[in-house]
Amino acid sequence: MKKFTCVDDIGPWRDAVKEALEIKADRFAYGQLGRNRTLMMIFFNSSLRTRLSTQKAAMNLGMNVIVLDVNQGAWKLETERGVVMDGDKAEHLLEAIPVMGCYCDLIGVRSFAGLTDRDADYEERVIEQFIRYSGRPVFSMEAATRHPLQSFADLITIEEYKSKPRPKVVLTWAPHPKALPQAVPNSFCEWMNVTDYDFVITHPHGYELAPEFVGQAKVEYDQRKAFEGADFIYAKNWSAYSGDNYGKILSTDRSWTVDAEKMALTDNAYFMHCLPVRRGMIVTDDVIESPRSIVIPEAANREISAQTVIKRMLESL
Ligand code: AN0
Ligand code: CP
Repeated sequence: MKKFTCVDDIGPWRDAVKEALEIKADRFAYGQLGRNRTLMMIFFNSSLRTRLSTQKAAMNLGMNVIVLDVNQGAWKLETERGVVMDGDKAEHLLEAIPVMGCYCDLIGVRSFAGLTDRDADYEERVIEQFIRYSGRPVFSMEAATRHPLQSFADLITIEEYKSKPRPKVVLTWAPHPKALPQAVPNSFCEWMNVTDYDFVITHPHGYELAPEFVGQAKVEYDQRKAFEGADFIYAKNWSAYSGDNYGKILSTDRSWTVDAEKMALTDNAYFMHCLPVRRGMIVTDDVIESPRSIVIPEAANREISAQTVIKRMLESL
């Protein structure tokens, strides 16, 4: 595997989940594979889970790990070509990327959407430049439009917890005080759409996701109707995608918060969220603390999805 940015890069999803569950059963079985190999993790944005789980996954494979927080201690990076660099940015990404590539064997990148220029975000300019200019295999640790390590962990989690072959999985928008990217819901849709699950998306009018991510999924604007008979509720906030509203907050309507009364409409569904989550906005305390909340095992599977991807990349070096 030379890159991992979207669902297509993982190949047949059942094989990927099988491999992930084998790794989970014996996570130190390939402890020599990454010997004398170095992973560089580059963060343009904050992280708790991705940072820790990806580093742990690489260590399970015997790798050395270098972590760079671009905004803390590195030179400020210019990302656009053709600008006169007379401002506060001391270095261009076009030098920084190949230099970083010199010091490692694999690169993980986190670079969120800016949420101002939709075309720039959806062209994935930052991670695409890493793929082009680093000379190394590159994986996404959440880019502008997708968060594939999260979605892969979500898929593994659903496969572990499902009690019917084709569970009903519902992605629900929920309110949040800050504008968030569409990366997590886009990616979740993309991964759910390759399965044979009954997949439903629910959100207020105006929060339609990009058609290429929605695909054949059912969109139901009535959240309660969407929840009926669900086996998994996957909550997430995102900002608007459509037209002039790109990156904007159109609603903070707390009638969309996932609470116990709404969960009662489901078929005793499990509650999922990628975390970090704002209690009282996205979900109530009682739902996230309930025995049907699987947010912690879901986060634990981030180590497994990362290890599966890094293992495949090491195998193809
Ligand atoms: C980020 C997002 O919504 O994309 C990261 C989630 C994994 N969330 C926040 O910034 C709160
Ligand atoms: N879910 C997730 O990616 O969390 P972090 O932003 O903390 O890495």
